[in-house]
Amino acid sequence: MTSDRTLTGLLQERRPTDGGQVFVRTPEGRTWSYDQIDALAAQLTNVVRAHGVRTGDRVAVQSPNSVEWLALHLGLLRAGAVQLPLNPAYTDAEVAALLYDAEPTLVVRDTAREVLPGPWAHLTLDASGHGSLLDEASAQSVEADGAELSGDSPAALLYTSGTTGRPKGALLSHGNLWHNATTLVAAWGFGPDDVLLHMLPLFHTHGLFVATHCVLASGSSMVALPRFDARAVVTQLPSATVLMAVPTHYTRLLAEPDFDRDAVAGIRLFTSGSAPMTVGLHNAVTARTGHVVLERYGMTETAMLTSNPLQGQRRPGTVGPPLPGVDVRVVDDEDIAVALGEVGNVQVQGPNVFSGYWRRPDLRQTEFTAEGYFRTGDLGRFHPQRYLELVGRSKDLIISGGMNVHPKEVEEALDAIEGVAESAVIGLPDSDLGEAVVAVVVASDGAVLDAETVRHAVRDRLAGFKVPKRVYVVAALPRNAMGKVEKARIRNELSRESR
Ligand code: MLC
Ligand code: AMP
Repeated sequence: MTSDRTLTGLLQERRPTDGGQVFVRTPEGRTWSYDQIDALAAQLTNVVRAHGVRTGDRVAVQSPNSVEWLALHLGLLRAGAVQLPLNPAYTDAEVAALLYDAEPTLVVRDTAREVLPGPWAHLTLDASGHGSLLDEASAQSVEADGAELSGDSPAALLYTSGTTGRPKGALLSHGNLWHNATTLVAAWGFGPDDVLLHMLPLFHTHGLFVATHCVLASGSSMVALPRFDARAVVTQLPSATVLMAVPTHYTRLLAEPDFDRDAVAGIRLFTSGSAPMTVGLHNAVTARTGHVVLERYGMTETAMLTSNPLQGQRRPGTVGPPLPGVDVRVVDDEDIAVALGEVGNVQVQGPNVFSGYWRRPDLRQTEFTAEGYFRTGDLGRFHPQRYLELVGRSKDLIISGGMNVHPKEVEEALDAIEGVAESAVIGLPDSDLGEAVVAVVVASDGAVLDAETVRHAVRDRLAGFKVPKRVYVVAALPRNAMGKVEKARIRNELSRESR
């Protein structure tokens, strides 16, 4: 990795020559130019430095989407800090566990949230851009020197729960994000005239490193919605050229009668990712809008890996060929490449791939091969021209509306409820969310359980999107001769029941 491949360097280089150009507009018509956002970012760099943040220190941010959050993102990059974005849906207990692992110097949370006790400084930022962070920024200079950084400098720490239920932090470097941003801008043809309609959560790879960085690294603009709302998206579509979404967003847009050819007349590109998009959904969007959605594939640990082409054939049911510079292979359980068309484990390598999990060198041995390929946990096969089809996952993961839910984490929360002896959590097909979290629980001796009480109890422990949509109380979990719970059998039985 060459030392000049920093995200901060890239964004500086790609900044529009006219600093008065609009960077972001809200649906209410408020705008911030590149100059304005940079000035606020510099003030925020100065605030976080005043709170002791130095190059390489972690800063956790748990705040709803806002323009100020975007400025904070830039301010933290300039300070050389490692950002730890957190889903606002996380409970205090979920956040505390991550903070103790990440040991941030500063925690920025919504004004309404409690101050979590710990050795970190605490500032506030809410959805309307208010809080102590902004109060302090207004007293700061609009100039701030950038930290000395290289491509290897860490830029972000994103937690993904492991198969053990214990979260692990994927550490992404400036070089990883440099590669991702430059590759996507080129592959998807981003230019200064583009206007991205942004409605994705900023705490994920998709909203931050794909959507936001494509705008910043092409000197274009965005219309920023605070959250996804199908009506608001349809209203704003005529002023946009690109929409990035997860499949659930498209399902919900199709329920809007005005999501039609007129509404999308100015759109040049629809993308989808983070979860599988069925061929049926692809076709429904094409029938309604005349556009073939460009589906791509990525992960928190790797940023974007493959993409259907901007020019050339987009094949629904595939995630396209590997992006330039990204090495994707499909192998058997001995890590030997399988023949074209055969299903195997998807492994990846490249300048976009993270170097490892935060303070978990042990995982380097298990999650990477001896040659340095990262094991994605996805199963796939290559079609001619190296179009990749994802056929399933070897990892026990549910993707609900583009949000990852690790069954083990939900099972641990269920098992901790009084009266629950054991549980099994699975994903079942869902017309809105793609997959829905479903739990099967067994009552302890003498305990009486009902589904609603269980859902209610688990809600105090877990973010809402992880709470099972349905809970079944059963006499016993099916097990095989080895005593292992047979999730496939539960899945089959419940799928049959719901048909
Ligand atoms: C919200 N809820 C969900 C949910 N999101 N339940 C299951 N799955 C989800 N994804 C629940 C809430 O807990 C709440 O429950 C109820 O739905 C209403 O909450 P909401 O906040 O109003 O929900 P809504 O706005 O409808 O959110 C749905 C959604 C959102 C699909 C718009 O989940 C979303 O923006 N998803 C995109 C996620 C994303 O960007 N993923 C990228 C990951 S990066 P109750 O019971 O309290 O009513 C990645 C790499 C890559 O994967 O390749 O991109
Ligand atoms: P995350 O850990 O949230 O980054 O989720 C990454 C996972 O999302 C990948 O390992 C895939 O399982 C899944 N994913 C991302 N994009 C797609 C896609 N286009 N089709 C199917 N699965 C996808």
